Amino acid sequence: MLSRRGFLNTAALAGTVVVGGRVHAANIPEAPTMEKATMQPPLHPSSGPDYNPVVTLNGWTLPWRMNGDWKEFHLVAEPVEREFAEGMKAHLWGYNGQSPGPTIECVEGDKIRIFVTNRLPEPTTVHWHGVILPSGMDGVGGLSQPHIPVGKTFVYEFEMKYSGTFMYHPHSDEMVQMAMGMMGMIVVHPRDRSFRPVDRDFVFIMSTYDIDPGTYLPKVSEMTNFNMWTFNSRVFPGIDPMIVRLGDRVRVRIGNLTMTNHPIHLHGHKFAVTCTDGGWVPESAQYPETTTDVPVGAVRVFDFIADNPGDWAFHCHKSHHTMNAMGHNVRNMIGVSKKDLAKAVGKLAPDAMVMGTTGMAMGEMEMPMPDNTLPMMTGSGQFGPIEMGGMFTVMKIREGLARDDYRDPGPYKHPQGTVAYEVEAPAGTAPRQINEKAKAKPAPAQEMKGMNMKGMKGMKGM
Ligand SMILES: [Cu+2]
Repeated sequence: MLSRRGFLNTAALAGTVVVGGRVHAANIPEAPTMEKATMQPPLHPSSGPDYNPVVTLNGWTLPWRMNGDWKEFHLVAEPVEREFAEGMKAHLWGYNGQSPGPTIECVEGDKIRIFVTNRLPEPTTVHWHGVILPSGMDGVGGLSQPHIPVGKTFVYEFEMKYSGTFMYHPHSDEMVQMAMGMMGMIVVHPRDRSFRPVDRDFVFIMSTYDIDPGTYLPKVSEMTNFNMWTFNSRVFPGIDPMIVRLGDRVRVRIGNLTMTNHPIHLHGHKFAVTCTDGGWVPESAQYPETTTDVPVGAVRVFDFIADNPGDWAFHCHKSHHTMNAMGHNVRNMIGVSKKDLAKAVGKLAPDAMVMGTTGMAMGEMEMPMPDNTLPMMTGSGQFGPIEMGGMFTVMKIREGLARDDYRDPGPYKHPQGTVAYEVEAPAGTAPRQINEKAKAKPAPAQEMKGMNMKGMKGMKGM
């Protein structure tokens, strides 16, 4: 669980008197650190104004202390090891032992003081994305402050003027530091507790990495071709399920610091976007949806009533984002006859992965893989393999859970007669294949790069 790092090495801090000498090393609060990648229980406030805390998916909230009327936090930027799912660890940069960093929670009107200690091998800063604050607290290295040198501590002081959902990340060697996993979420609760209250409040950030199978370090200069699509630096089946009590009002807050948009979809319910990183959306501007696109560098928050019990998929709707590291040059062999396939396979490198002639589902099939690599499609449910990865998890809605009970209740027990079932149909109907006529004028090539639709002409029902 939470361990105390203890007071920082005072030698390292000698002379690190910051902000005009107002804060001295001896006054810097401890920096708690987290060793686990599993979701920690909500951190209820023990001082200051009361609020209903969030839970961070596969994460935690940074403990704080009151110092007079200031709320003080301590972030330590440092190299970390993060487990993406059982069987794969990544060497990242993050904060206080994990990537992403802990969620920072406070209340509208709070005066906050955030100490940032740099234990990276290069300078850094922290930018408070979406927070309305004085220019010199905005954390853009070179523009609004000097970069924080290696081994030094800076302090940011400002008032949280508005409630809402924001993010934090470096603005210093940004491409490298964000590609290495440096980011976190900020939740500012409304001072008025009756403003849009919810029963369960989830938060997470989306990040992407390009990590070659069998390796540990993300490639930091990648622009488009990522292979690990994560919720809070976790991939399915390593992402915790979201546990909800039937009838609860639920909020999900999602930040996106990847380099593409993610249409996030929840099954079995409709919801409304109630907040962005720009603030609360007026009720008159809300409308029902089942998918909301979270743009790059943005936050989307949606609220809904969990009135439909069950195990509901919750995922990014870009299908390549619900997979783990994969080869993007895999050929599409759907509909190719076994004879042709044998020829085609002969031309391929012996270790190349070939898509199956009936699809790509691998189910329980064993594929040899390098160490520290996850299967591309994995996970299992009560009815068999789920065949997902990446940005996928399950929202489990159950009757009668206790207030802070986020334990996995196991698979949903479907009421009798509510599960899709097999019917008796005429026997011997083989899967539909290319008809004889179509075979006579073959498709241009069996090498269909990137699902080239030309190659599929003549395949009825595709
Ligand atoms: Cu996505």
